[in-house]
Amino acid sequence: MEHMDARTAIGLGAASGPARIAGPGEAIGPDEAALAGRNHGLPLEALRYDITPPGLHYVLTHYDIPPGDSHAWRLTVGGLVEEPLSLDVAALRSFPTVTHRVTMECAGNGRGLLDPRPVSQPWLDGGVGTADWTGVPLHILLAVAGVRPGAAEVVFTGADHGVERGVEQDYQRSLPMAAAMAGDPEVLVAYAMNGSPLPPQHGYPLRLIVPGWYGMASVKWLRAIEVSAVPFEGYHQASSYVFRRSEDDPGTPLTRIRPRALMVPPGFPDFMSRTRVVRSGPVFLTGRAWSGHAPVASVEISSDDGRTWHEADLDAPGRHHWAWRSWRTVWTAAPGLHTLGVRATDTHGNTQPLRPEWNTGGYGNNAVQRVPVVCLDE
Ligand SMILES: Nc1nc2c(c(=O)[nH]1)N[C@H]1C(S)=C(S)[C@@H](COP(=O)(O)O)O[C@H]1N2
Ligand SMILES: [Mo]
Repeated sequence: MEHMDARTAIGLGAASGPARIAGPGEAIGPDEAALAGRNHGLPLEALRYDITPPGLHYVLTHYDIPPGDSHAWRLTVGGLVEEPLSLDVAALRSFPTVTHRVTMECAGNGRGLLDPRPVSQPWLDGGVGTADWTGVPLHILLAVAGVRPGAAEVVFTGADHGVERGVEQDYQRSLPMAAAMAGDPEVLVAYAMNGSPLPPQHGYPLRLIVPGWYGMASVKWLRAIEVSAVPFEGYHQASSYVFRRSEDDPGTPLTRIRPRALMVPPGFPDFMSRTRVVRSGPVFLTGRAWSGHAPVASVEISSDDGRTWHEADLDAPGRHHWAWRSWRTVWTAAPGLHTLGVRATDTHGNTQPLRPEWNTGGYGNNAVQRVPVVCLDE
């Protein structure tokens, strides 16, 4: 291939807009299957654990998992600061540390259920997980470096690198100063997940954790923190992760996680369709509910595809504001075919729609989960 054609093959230099939209009835192709294999979801039966066991937490990595040598790793804090820092992992761990239990969800969770489907990681509903993250509060590092007047944002850079929609780039995101300094609970530079060093796929040796925000804000393989006087306009900030109803909609950046409830699929599955099979009589239903806006206020269950609802029992709020809570109820199953649904509402009145809000990137689809169940008569 001649030089110009080679660049064109990956669209390099011809920055393009939002994701391609699949044609009517277009099946998932090898490109999406490759992404889905690399970026796995939470098997929904793992909703039963308070903390998602290692390997069952969802993973979303845009490019490659970079090599991470915790001895050679440096995290720099620079830009608009009095005293730039360059910390190795041991130096970072010498600061005061905290542990926060946080439910993280990919902003694209539910994308694969949209019709038509934006072509990208085709999540159904498993792009979520909960972990105990241990690290140094970001505001401590910023205080040590000394933020200078005029600071507007903090930009975070990961060590991974790739091409996306024609732009060669590092994975980078920013937070407004107020969000970066927030203290309830704090944004963390984390070095441990569930009490062990971060696994490679979750950011080893260091990552950001932004409680309550969709996952894209929690930059993995964190190597640089830069205080900036101007808003960051990088690809993952300004082009991607923006909720747009059409290509010419300026859109709204994705920030906090919309409310969602999911159930541990009841009974047992049919291998291919995943339809659930239960026997008639009382069926115990349980699952988790979360929102990044405000605590969950209620969880409701429907067994008639969203026509009628009744309230489930919800765990008392714990001390972890941004971690999922468990809920439970009993459903009396009668022989036949049913569609179960579950929806969460938070104390700000945010709730889940029955049908998704379509948008070009396939973000924030928190439509009610639909669980087809066959009830056998014996
Ligand atoms: N450096 C880097 N950080 C990243 C990403 C990435 O591709 N590179 N993906 C982001 C996205 S879109 C999500 S949803 C979360 C996923 O975190 P997890 O894989 O630990 O679940 O990481 C975020 N941080
Ligand atoms: Mo994501």
